[in-house]
Amino acid sequence: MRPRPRSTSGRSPFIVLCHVACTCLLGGLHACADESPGTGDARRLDLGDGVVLEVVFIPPGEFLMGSTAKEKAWATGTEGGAAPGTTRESFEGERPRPTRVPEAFWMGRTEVTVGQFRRFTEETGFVTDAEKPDGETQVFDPEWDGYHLTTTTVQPWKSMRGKSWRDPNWSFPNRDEFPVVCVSYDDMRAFCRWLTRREAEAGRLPEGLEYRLPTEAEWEYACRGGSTESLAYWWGDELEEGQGRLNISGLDLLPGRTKAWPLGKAPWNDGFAFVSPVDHYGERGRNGFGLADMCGGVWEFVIDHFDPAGGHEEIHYEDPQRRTVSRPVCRGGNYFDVPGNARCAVRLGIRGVTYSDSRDGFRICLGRRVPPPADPR
Ligand SMILES: [Ca+2]
Repeated sequence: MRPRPRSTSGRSPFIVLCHVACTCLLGGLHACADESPGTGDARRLDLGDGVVLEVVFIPPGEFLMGSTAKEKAWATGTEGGAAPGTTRESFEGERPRPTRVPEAFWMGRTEVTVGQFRRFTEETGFVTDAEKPDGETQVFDPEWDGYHLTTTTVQPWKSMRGKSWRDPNWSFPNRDEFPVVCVSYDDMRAFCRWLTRREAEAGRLPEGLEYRLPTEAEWEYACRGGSTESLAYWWGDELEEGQGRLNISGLDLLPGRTKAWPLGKAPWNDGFAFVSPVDHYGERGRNGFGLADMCGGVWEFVIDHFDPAGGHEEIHYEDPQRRTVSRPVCRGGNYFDVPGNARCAVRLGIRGVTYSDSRDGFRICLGRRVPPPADPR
């Protein structure tokens, strides 16, 4: 056995150790005889300025992707509350499919926070799509006074200029511990490139790996927390068990309002009108892999192109030759969704790679490097 290299920083050498000591790629992270990570292991990345980002080890494994007809019927029933007759549930595929995640990876314990995203912009001067001169982002409209379901449906979300991750129009100040929102797929990938470069320069990046958005299979596998059953939520099928775990459309009053929103469908109040701080629910809010807020909170983008027929084991591209994505996928539901729309299997196609919304955020993973898009010429 080769001697164990020492970390030059004097801090935890977890990645330096494995990538030098092992010849394999991510497999090396769990192949090191005396340092092999296991389920529940976590490491903290130093983003500078006292900001850290915690990643959790996810072993390889199998799960059932998608949902049963029974689960879809519950989702659109009285308790699930999702609108029946839409195509949304069909995106989950006809039935659960056995799906493999062949390699271990590390995943963010929580969604990326406002504070973590701020570190990225401070260090790089990055300007998000919403902040560009003609940029807009979809945010809650404070003028909204209800759906008026008997007449024309009026949505509470509106595209606005001058709003961004810095000010998502909450009606109260944004907080560093909230999940970052109003960032686009392209913005998220820029964050991941920055983190990869930063870690590589510090000698902490294993060869062949990068920080990136998870694949759709990695995300759903991670969301299910190691369960091999087809369940609505990572803890099971019981909505009531979501109390203290799930930030969705509760009975909370919106800022400045005296009535709950008409689609308030969770039978509890978590005290937050929109987002809650990440990992707010602590141990009870973490799944079998130790991941927090996988269901609810904010939608989480994955790297794949949206296939309305269902998710894939491998990364799905719009054009496999050029590895292009024009319609990203988001997963897990958001703080405004009804219970039926915040299940493990729920998936939506996003209208573009520069689109952003105050219900959408992301979570990073450390996994095998995905080659950049092919030259379009
Ligand atoms: Ca989430």
